[in-house]
Amino acid sequence: ASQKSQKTVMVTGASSGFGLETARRFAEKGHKVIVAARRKERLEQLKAELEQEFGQCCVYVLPMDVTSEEQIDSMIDSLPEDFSEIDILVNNAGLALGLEPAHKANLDDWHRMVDTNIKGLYLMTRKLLPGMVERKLGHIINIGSIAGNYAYPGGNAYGATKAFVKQFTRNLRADLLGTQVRVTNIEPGLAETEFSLVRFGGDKDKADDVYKGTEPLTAEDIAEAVIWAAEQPQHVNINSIELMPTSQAWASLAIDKV
Ligand code: NDP
Ligand code: 8X3
Repeated sequence: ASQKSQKTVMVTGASSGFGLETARRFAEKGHKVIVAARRKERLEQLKAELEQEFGQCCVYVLPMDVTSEEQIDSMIDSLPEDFSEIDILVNNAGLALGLEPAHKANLDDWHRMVDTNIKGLYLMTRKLLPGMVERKLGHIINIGSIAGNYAYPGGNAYGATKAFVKQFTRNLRADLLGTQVRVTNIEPGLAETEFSLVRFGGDKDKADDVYKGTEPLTAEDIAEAVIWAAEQPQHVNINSIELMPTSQAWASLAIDKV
């Protein structure tokens, strides 16, 4: 089974950014792709585009909020037989909200980041893992972040959700030893998508400023890393890939001087 060439891939957060480009790349390679997100119209549009470009049959639209256990259960249980045996889950749906220091941050923003980036990711994983283990074939590809590796001012709860993703990935590897199911964490740095627009509540000028004067990563760059990890031979597990734009690096530690 590990040699089958057409895989069924589920990508969460496929209505924008990394998820959309990842879905495109898997469809381009002839795989069956389930595109999931809340904005159904965008997914329908993506399906039409991809099927026109790469042929009919291969894209299935799954409108879904990953924070809802009920929706995950009912939508995944309702998948047509053709799409029901998922080989690759790309846990990409996620968001950052705000860049305020912890003592000023909006608590609702923290709740939403935890519900989406942590809970959404483990609910999806827990739902799809048993089938993967049973079929002895599967790959969970999580989208973490450099924010889970390094602290920065205003990163507070967002970075902590991505640190969860990192350790959850490693712990899954530990649990799945002997099952043939692979797990990978992709840890991108600065990348231009709708990420900052969402982070700053739709303020386009503020979002554009984040990328102005620099050359950030693109959604295509991240999709490429996902595909590369997925295409390794079955005996190779890519534990993590951390990638940054050449124009990003670390700064020195901060010191408060009076
Ligand atoms: P975008 O805002 O462009 O895309 C985010 C996607 O997540 C959208 O498709 C959105 O779809 C989906 N999403 C958000 N909430 C939910 C939900 N509750 N249920 C289902 N889908 C949801 O941002 P990116 O492509 O940049 O972000 C993708 C991932 O990459 C995130 O996990 C992010 O944290 C991470 N990341 C981003 C970096 C960057 O600099 N851009 C760097 C490192 C990591 P919809 O609104 O239709 O539901
Ligand atoms: C997104 C990257 O540095 O804006 O995860 O947190 S950063």
